[in-house]
Amino acid sequence: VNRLDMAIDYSLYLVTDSTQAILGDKDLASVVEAAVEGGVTVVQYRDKKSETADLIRMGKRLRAITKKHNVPLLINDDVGVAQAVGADGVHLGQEDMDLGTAQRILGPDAIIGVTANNLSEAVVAASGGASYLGIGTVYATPTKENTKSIIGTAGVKRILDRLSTMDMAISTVAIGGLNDSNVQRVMFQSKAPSKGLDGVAVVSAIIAAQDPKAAAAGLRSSIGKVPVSMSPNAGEHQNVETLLSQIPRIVKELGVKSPLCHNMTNLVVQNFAANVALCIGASPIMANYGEEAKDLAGLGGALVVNMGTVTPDGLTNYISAIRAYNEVEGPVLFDPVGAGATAVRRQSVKTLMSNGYFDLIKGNENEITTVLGESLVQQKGVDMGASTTDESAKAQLVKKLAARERNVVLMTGKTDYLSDGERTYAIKNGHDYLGNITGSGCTLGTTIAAFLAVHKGDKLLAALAGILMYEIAAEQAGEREDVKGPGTFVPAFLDQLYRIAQSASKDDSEWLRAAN
Ligand code: 3NM
Ligand code: MG
Repeated sequence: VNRLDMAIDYSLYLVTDSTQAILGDKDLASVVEAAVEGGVTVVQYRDKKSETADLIRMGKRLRAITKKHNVPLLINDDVGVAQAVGADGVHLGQEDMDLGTAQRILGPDAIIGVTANNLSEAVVAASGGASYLGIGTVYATPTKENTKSIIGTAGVKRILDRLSTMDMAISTVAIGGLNDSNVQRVMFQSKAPSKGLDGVAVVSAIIAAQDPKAAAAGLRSSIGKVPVSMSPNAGEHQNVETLLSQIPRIVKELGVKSPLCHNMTNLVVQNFAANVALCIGASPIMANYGEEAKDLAGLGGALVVNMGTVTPDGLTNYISAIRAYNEVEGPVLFDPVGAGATAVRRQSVKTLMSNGYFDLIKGNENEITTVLGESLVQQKGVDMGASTTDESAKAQLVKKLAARERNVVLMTGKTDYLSDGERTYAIKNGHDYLGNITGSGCTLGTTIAAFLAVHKGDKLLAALAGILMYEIAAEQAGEREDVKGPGTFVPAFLDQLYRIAQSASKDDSEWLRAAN
């Protein structure tokens, strides 16, 4: 086993696969050489099926190639093959040889990595002196049969958080279902307070690619660019007055820019949502076909994904649209309507969360606790049931989810809680009639999305502007003499939204004095 004189660059870690389904008829050594030329920084030779003689034959070819390019070569599972081919070390799964034995056989200079699916596996391997952890399975993948649990970026982050509290230098890569469309986001969302991932490990994204060199180059460049606009915390810590003082300008800007507000929303509220968008000064489009999103995402607007009437087709469409907006860093708001109500909806939340980044997640208490995965009560219907948590617990919950997802989270209710993981605010505006009409939560989502499209510097501030405009308009409408109940409230509410937009365009910010 070779001594490596340089620090190892784990940024793009290639795991090989020789099966027909992934490698096809290509020659593995040629694929690996192309991948290394494209920018792969570590190679793990993984072949669960071949005989030892074949493993050694291929291992020697890979050793020659990786040595030529000065890239470390690791062997999956088999310490004997690693020694036979002069590899730099091994990668051990949880069912493979134990770490201590491998260390004794290979000596202190070998790189020995370990697979970690959960906290305890990670802690054991880190304490045992593993060189790095392969953390996964991040997302479901057909490449590995019998994967343990799918942990998502939230699971990766939990492990990184724990490692950062342990006083030891250990590198980390994430693995499972990673490809060019999600590596940036996974690197970004997995960031723990003091420790991020060192890289990502992929199989099919390179081995199954038509052009492995181009695939590797693409991944390498994506990993190098973690987008700034995904950062929710661009805003300074400001007191409430300073925050509020910026809102009139943002509401005015909305009217001037009239951003596209792309709604993929439920059947019940489409018309109402389009009217709300028009009244606040945005340009609504109700487009549920995901293929259209590629064109729409380029227009500088925002996307609302509201799964109020989810269907299998709908889910596929949401995913295409989320990807299209993520691609251009266009804001995406997720409204997981009825998230905990049925098994289908709980699964849909997981599927959507694993397929894209949401700049803002909004929902009632049940929906937010379901997304967080800490719901204790079975939800009835899609409306909020009785509250089970006290005020500060709610604020903590919202903050926790925002910190985990590295985005902004809004929990609506009599008091709304808004957090970006660092700053958390309680908002007490609104009117009881909002609870007596359909779509008030959904169209708040539409409103906030429009604000996210015009004010990109500080997502929390953008959301706050939308919430206050919406809820103060509701208060004004509810207090009007001509409003006798929920029926007359709806048109009056649209009028008041429109009036606030008008007054903002004339620099009149009197309406905001009701902010509470
Ligand atoms: N190990 P792809 S997932 C080899 O979770 C391997 O430990 C995993 O393949 C783990 O990049 C996996 O094609 C396969 O999704 C990853
Ligand atoms: Mg193994």
